[in-house]
Amino acid sequence: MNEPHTSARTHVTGESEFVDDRPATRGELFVELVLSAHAHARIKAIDPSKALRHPGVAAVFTAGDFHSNLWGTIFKDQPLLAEQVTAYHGEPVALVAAESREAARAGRSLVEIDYEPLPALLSIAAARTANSFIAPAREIARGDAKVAFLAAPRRLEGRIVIRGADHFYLENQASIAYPREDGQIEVHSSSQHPTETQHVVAHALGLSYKDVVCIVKRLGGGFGGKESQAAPFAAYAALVASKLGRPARVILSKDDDMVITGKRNPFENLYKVGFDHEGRLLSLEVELYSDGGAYADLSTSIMERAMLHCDNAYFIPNVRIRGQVCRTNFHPHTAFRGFGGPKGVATIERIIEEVAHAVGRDPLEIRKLNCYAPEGPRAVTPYGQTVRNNCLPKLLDRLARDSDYAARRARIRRHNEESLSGSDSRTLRGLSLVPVKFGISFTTRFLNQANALVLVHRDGSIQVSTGATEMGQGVNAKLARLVARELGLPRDHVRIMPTATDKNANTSPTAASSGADLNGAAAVLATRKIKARLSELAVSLLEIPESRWARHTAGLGTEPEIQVGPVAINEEDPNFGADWETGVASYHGMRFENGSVFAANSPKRHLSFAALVNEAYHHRISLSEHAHYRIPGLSFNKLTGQGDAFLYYTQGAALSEVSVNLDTGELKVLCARILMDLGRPVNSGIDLGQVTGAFIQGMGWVTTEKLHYNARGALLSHAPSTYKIPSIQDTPRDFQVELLPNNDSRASLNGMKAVGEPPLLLALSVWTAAHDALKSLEAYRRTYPRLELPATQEELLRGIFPEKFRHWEIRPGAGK
Ligand code: MTE
Ligand code: QUE
Ligand code: MOS
Repeated sequence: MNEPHTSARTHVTGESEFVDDRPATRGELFVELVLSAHAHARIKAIDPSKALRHPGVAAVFTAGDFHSNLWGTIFKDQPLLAEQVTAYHGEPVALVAAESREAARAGRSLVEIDYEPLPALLSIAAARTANSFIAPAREIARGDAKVAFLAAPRRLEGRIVIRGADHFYLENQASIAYPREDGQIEVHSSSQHPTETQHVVAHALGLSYKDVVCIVKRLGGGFGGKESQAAPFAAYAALVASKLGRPARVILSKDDDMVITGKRNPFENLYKVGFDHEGRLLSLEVELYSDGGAYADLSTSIMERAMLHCDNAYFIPNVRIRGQVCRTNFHPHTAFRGFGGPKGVATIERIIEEVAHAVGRDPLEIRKLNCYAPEGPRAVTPYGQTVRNNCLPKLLDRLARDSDYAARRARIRRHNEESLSGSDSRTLRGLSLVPVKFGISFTTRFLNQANALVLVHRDGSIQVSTGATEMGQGVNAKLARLVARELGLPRDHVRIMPTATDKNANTSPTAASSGADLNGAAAVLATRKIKARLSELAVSLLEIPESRWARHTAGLGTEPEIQVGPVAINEEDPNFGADWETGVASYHGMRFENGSVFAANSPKRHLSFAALVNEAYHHRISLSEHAHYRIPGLSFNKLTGQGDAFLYYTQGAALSEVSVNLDTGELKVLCARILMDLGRPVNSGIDLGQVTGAFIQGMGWVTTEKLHYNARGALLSHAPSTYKIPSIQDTPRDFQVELLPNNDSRASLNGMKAVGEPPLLLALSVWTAAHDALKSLEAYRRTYPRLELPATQEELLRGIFPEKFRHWEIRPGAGK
């Protein structure tokens, strides 16, 4: 199935409505934020009087105006507006509401704040020295890594520096709140987590949840950045709406958004690895330190996922992984596509590369040597989960073969020898093939649930509402197809409705790549409950002449009403008893195909779906259903660090070939080849788009996207002019994505696999390929070129000329 995105047409015509496209309503106010000018300071006084005198300014609000000023997804440690102390540069301190955006902007520059600066923690190192941590350290261990390290024939120790990245969604944080009668609030938000947004607004205003409705039509990109962090902006809009009784609009500029909101967590990890002379891993000790920023946000869960991905595709017998989140004075860092996964995988992939360099073998051989086995003890992760439906060895072999790895390797060696022997070529080439295994499920068990509401209308068209938010990833296309397929209808008979907390309550964020899995399962369950009733009715209808159908006789009272019984659906079966090949369920021997309903054993007699639905109504049979779905079998225990953390793994591999300019450090990705196992896709076109987009987004993280802060902790790179995301020019000229056929995936609905985040990690092959290029240099005959992540042009130049740049340090916090 390869259908267009549900918004394909309206995105192109410009009809698609985002939050800021909502027409202004009468009396609506614009809200701008007053931001902290210090990374850490006592707020001695806030004087709004000048701002209030500015024409058009309606009000200025501060922390004390909230019923409750504290919020936070996991720990409630973050103020909506800084109160007494500000903990990061750019933290919102006050709100200015005005008749126009211009007046609000003028007003915010007139709010006077008196600060008393305090010492700030502006690096992971500083936080560690000061013992400034968010939550205690966590550990996952198997065997005895210390003893195995000391006993290993070969040993290696190192440190890896991984920096943050901005989400750079095209639609910035956006919320509009409307005051409704009797104290209710309706808030439209660009949020991945409407339920949390509803709750944060309710707490902020002292309302009960029933009096707050959060509605999310779509997001112009989220990427994790609107999972927790959309909520405060909704609370700002709601505060103004509730205090002034007027609608209020909060739409951030890109600069404000980048300064205020948190990024991908930076990490600085220490590792010790023991291995044998062939390069087989024997022990791994890793200490992960992340920069959580000023508040907890999701950083502890991100750290947990990083710890759970330090193995990536490799079996390591003795492991000790320790993780600790540092509290600094930066914006609170948050979810970003891959969550902690990319940071764990970057660490082990750096280690694999170093081990290969140390034993003088091709890294691909080391990857194959250490790859998880199809079964047995070498298929078990450090947290005790067995890797089932393991495609990793196949992915490595196939991709190496299909991309001519060996021939490329030989060609690159010749090219680099020529470049270094004084030929005209001033580039080095590098090659890397990296596998990725990404665990699918929230590692916090209670989040692995979803609910859906399916309404069948009397013309046979259908509305579906779930907790999933559409952020461009195509979850609506998948949900619509799943429901349409079940009922044998064209997809355009199904409309996926805006996500709203008055239709689906207690929802999880659309995150962890599980939006389509979780909400798809709930929507299909609800659909099947209706389908089972319709099937039973159809059996009866096909036996009586149409003249006696209720549509003709209803109201006359001449015909008895047909009643249908309840259905039992086995919810523990990942496919709820449906056929794996067709993906659909069948009840009472009835089939739903091409808009018709018929008995499988007598397809000639059939009735239309619309007629069946209309009959069902006249027989007073319910045409709507609500269903709840929960992922079975998750047993991960956070305290012991053991158990099944994931329902299954999405797996893939990427080959990248890069060229590095020896004079400028400029990097080009010449070729990228991706092979992914996505099980049995619902929409392979959407999935290919996700793989391509995620890979390019990941390329930005590992190459060009660098956040620069000054020594006072202020973000300097807060616009596209200073923050370089990949453009079409940066995408590989030779770029091929292929899906590995896999009909053996049996873990989730119809064998589909989550796609959203995993392919971002494949871009690490670009980062390792850049190292591979530098390995040809004389300087790295013995040592390994330990580049930071991202390997920016400057970082590559430093790698090319280690001597020249030895005393020249570029790091956040250095310089003015
Ligand atoms: N794709 C687009 N176009 N825009 C996005 O914001 N977010 C990613 C991914 N793909 C994102 C995207 C992230 S971080 C996640 S977790 C998943 O989509 C969420 O959607 P899903 O669970 O429906 O795959
Ligand atoms: C992956 C994720 C999330 C996660 C765990 C993952 C995520 C998320 C949470 C989370 C954890 C604790 C909470 C909460 C949310 O965990 O997105 O509300 O109390 O929000 O492995 O993507
Ligand atoms: Mo995605 S980082 O789980 O929103």
